Amino acid sequence: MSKIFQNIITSSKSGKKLLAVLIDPDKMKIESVLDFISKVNQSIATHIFVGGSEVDEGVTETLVVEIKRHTDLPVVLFPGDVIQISDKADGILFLSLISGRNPEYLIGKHVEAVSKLKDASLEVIPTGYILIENGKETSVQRVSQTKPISRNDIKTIIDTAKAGELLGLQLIYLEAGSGATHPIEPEIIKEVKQELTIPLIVGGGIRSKAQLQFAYDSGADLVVIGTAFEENESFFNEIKK
Ligand code: 1GP
Repeated sequence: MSKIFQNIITSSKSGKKLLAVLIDPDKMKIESVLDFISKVNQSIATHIFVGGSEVDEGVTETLVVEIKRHTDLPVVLFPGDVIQISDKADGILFLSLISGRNPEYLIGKHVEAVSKLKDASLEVIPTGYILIENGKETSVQRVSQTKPISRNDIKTIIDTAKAGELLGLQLIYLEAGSGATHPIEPEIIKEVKQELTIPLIVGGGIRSKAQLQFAYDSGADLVVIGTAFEENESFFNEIKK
């Protein structure tokens, strides 16, 4: 079954833009889920991503179960580590941090994950994850011990994305980092999108409807927003259905 991926492909081809609300299990209290998810349900969000850089064992699964009680949107794991894998979700972005050169995040964690994934009914979506510097150190950078690609080095960003596609990855995710000062520049999104035949995800530092629209207009098929909702839930009012 590849329902989630097929839906992203179909949307990408028809120009329907997608939005994932990212929930960090480390920051979301179980008792707040109902209220938060009802706002997600009334918004234009099409997906819920769940994941964080540092999350204790079991926390993600408890959160996913609670989220799924209140929504029909697909819940997709965006895990910072193997312990965040839970077969209670619908799918998982199987991330390879291709901007970095740390073998653990290119293949090591993936090997560790297999025993959890092979008996699970999770849809596994191979995703090339590209971290781009935005002026401050991100938690991905700190945890993975990798360097992001300079935002001025557009050629390396494009070539990295294309290499991911040529390796058979199904999605490319351009990441400025959670709470980034600047989202990924429209120029970068545009140039990467032109090179790819697979769908493009963009996230990090998007805090307004205008920035969301810029990302879509530049070629993002799916945008991920987390911090803006964590900091100010009234942002949901700007993106109501
Ligand atoms: C982080 O791309 C996501 O991994 C979303 O970033 O929290 O800045 O929205 P924000």
